[in-house]
Amino acid sequence: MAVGIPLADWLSGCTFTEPGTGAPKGSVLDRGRRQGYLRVAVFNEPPYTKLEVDGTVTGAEPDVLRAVLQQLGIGDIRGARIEYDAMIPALKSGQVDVIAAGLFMKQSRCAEVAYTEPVIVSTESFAVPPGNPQNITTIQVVLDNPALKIAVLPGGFEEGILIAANVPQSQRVIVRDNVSGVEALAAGRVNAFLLPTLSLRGMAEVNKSFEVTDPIEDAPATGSGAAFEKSQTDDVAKYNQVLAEFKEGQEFADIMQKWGFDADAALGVTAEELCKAEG
Ligand code: 6CS
Repeated sequence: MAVGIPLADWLSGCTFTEPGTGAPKGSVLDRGRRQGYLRVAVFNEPPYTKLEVDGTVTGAEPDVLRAVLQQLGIGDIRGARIEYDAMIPALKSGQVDVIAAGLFMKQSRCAEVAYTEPVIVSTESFAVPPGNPQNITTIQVVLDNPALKIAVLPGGFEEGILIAANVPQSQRVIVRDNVSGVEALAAGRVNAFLLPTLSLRGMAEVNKSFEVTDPIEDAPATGSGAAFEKSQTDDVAKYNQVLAEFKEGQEFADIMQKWGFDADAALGVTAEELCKAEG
């Protein structure tokens, strides 16, 4: 039983499920209006997502999700911290109602969920030792030097970048979370940690053991928006209608500026285009 959720809500949401999944049947927006909130998967990786100590969920993606859902009659969102590689299974099993985590669009993910139009288009960088002694600036540099070991999160977009570039498993080191990545770097277990540029820059503000490279030129653009269960196409269309107007307004610009993103980067880019990313 879903602990912490009123039985009536739990039963109302899980009376029937979508074929092949454990996700509650019926409109996710109607479910959100009934229960007054939606359960959202996040990782807690500022500036994309952040879980405050009191449990409040924030960050660029959840803040946009909350604002758009409020215009659709859903008062709030409740965060659930989930690993990136477990987010889609959690959505399909009904553990969460939506993903708003900066789960970057790529072919395999777009085949499994219903993404909204993008909110964020961002970049990837390497965390490297001060002075970047191995001059790790591109994926090609990693390919050209088999001795280089790169830390990545399990099932993350960055692991997919290395796999798509044919970087051998011997050069890919899986770390559980962002702190483990920079710890592996500081301990010399890896030569670099591959993660979104703004996530690394945020960590570098308080951790001086590493530097952050400029955005990696031969890494694909990283675009993300909220992701709903695959069958929720009607609700995603309704969400996109509100989102399109919201992205033109001041509140969206303020949210993006607060978290350090370029509000214009996502304008004119479509989920269809971002879903062409390999992996
Ligand atoms: O989409 C992903 O898998 C990646 N997204 C973010 C925001 N951080 C790392 C993760 O691998």
